Amino acid sequence: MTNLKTNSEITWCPGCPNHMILEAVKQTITRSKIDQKQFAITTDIGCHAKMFDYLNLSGIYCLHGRAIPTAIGMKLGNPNLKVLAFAGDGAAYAEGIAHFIHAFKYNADMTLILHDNQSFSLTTGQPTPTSQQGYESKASPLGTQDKPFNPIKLALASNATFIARTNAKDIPHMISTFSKAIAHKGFSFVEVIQDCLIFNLDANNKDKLMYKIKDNSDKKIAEKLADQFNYNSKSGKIPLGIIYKSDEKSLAEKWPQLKKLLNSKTNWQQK
Ligand SMILES: Cc1ncc(C[n+]2csc(CCOP(=O)(O)OP(=O)(O)O)c2C)c(N)n1
Ligand code: SF4
Repeated sequence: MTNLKTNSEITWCPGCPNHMILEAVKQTITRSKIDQKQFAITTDIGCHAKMFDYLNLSGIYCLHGRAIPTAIGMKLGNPNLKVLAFAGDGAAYAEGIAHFIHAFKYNADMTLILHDNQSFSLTTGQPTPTSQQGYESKASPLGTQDKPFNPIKLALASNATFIARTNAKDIPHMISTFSKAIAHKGFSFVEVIQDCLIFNLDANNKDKLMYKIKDNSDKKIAEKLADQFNYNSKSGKIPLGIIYKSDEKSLAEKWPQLKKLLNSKTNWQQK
């Protein structure tokens, strides 16, 4: 029986949408009917990274910016594992940006769940690459001068095989999106729009702009969908769902050594 609960005290702020992401991940894993021992996780550093303490799954709590390469390392060791990496927008789009880009190229069969609150929240709200222009914080008292960048467009330009976006306030939509991401053969990137209730409040409550799309496999349509939200404004539209999906060889399918491991049993399975 799946038992994902741990005894760790949950220290997120009351009402933080991270609570809902945790619930959606638990329900996704339970509904998948995959043995929980088949899963392994990595988390980055930040509020989102506390997922590590609250999920009864094997894994590695990584250095800031390193949840993705560590997860790819797990896939090299055992390509049969269902690996989930959890990262924040600060972690993956700033410290770990090189890993984010290259992960699409390797196409390891794993899922990145990216909690985007447009802020480095654990360290009290410094601006990240997706913070809106003009964001005033203790670290940017005159307001951020730079425009945010668009990670969905970057993922498309990096040959991503699965890009999705969901909303941390919508548990059923998260479960359906995470389930499709886990089922995808390759690197699946799911951006979760996650309000932070303490820092960068201006970026919150974008729900009115959100709408749900049908799963899309057309690159030109994906580019248009990516352009609809620039992380900067409260206008425009925010598409939720599978923005792009294509079938390419995964990392393990590309390398004979890994291919061989794909069908072999791991040590704990043989016991
Ligand atoms: C290399 C490195 N740089 C900076 C830090 C300090 N640090 C720890 S958590 C954090 C903020 C994390 O922000 P984000 O990844 O967006 O996650 P959130 O807290 O918003 O969930 C920072 C800057 C660190 N631990 N290591
Ligand atoms: S600071 Fe923000 S992201 Fe962190 S737990 Fe509190 S509400 Fe959540």
